[in-house]
Amino acid sequence: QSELRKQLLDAFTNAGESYLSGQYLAELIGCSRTAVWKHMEELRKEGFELEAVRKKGYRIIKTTEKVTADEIMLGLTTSFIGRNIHYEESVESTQKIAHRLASQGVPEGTVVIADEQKSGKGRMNRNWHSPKYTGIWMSLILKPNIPLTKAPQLTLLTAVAVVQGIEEITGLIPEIKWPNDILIAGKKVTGILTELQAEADQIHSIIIGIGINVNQKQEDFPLELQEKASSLFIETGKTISRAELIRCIFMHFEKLYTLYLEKGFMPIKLLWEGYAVSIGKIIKARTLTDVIEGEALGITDEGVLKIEDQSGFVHQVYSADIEL
Ligand code: BT5
Repeated sequence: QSELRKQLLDAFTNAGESYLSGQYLAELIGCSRTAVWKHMEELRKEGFELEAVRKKGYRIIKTTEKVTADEIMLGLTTSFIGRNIHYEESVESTQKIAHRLASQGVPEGTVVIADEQKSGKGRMNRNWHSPKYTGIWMSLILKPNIPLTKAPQLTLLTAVAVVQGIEEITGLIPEIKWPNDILIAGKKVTGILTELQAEADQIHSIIIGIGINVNQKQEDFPLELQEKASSLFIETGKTISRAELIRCIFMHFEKLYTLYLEKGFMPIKLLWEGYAVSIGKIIKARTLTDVIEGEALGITDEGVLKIEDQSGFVHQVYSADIEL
């Protein structure tokens, strides 16, 4: 996506319902009116519906159903999250591409988005079902200057941003199941996968994969997921604009992340606890080596889960699958 195209979409974002003349746009972004016209034609070909009125100029009246970079950029007001978007219609996994881009040194806040994943990844090599055009499958690249041990905090921060985005767009109030599941009515609508590129204790990049079930119908899920997965469409009965939800999540994420870098995890922790479903309950945590059963006391200031077993011993759990 060219800088010129971004500036053009920003101009339409700021204009709202107003028309922008070719002359105005050409001056604003420093190109010829012909170049403006060419970009408008490309947007039309991409599926945007434009209105061109003599003496008034252009207006974008309808957007596409895809989650292309242009589609997301129109209406985006963040300053760095999602300002650089790498879109592909179909990929194996957005995580894979994000890893490659991260090692090439793309700017912080770069996002890889696809309309379909052929082999979406969950944690521990599990599979993430990512059918075409129905969900949000994206990977966000961050470069925070924090020690390795604090990386899990960003999973929790991401969960809060996604919950706030879903809440704002749909009115639903999701719950967070530590560490990485977002549930509505007890069913999973979002999974988060945090991966690192690090050397010794130095984080090079954090790649946060976010998978959100948006417009799937019940029968779109494979049999083994029917009982435990849901989508925003199933829960609201309405088709949700994926691009709008993505923009909303970017905005919440940027606010939370900026707060986090300034003030640390404490304010994020408080928000997270407000949405957490497992705290105070008896749970079973399966780690790679162990099964721990007891009361979930809460999370530490680092984002680690505390579970008190029957003998009164408090376990600190860094990563696990939780059964409620
Ligand atoms: C997760 O793993 O929940 C992390 C999922 C992250 C997916 C995103 S999409 C963009 C980015 N690119 C990728 O390749 N991945 C990330 P985990 O906690 O391990 O949960 C995986 C389990 O959830 C599976 O074993 C299934 O039981 C279930 N599952 C698979 N697909 C699902 C779906 N679409 N909705 C709900 N549950 C699903």
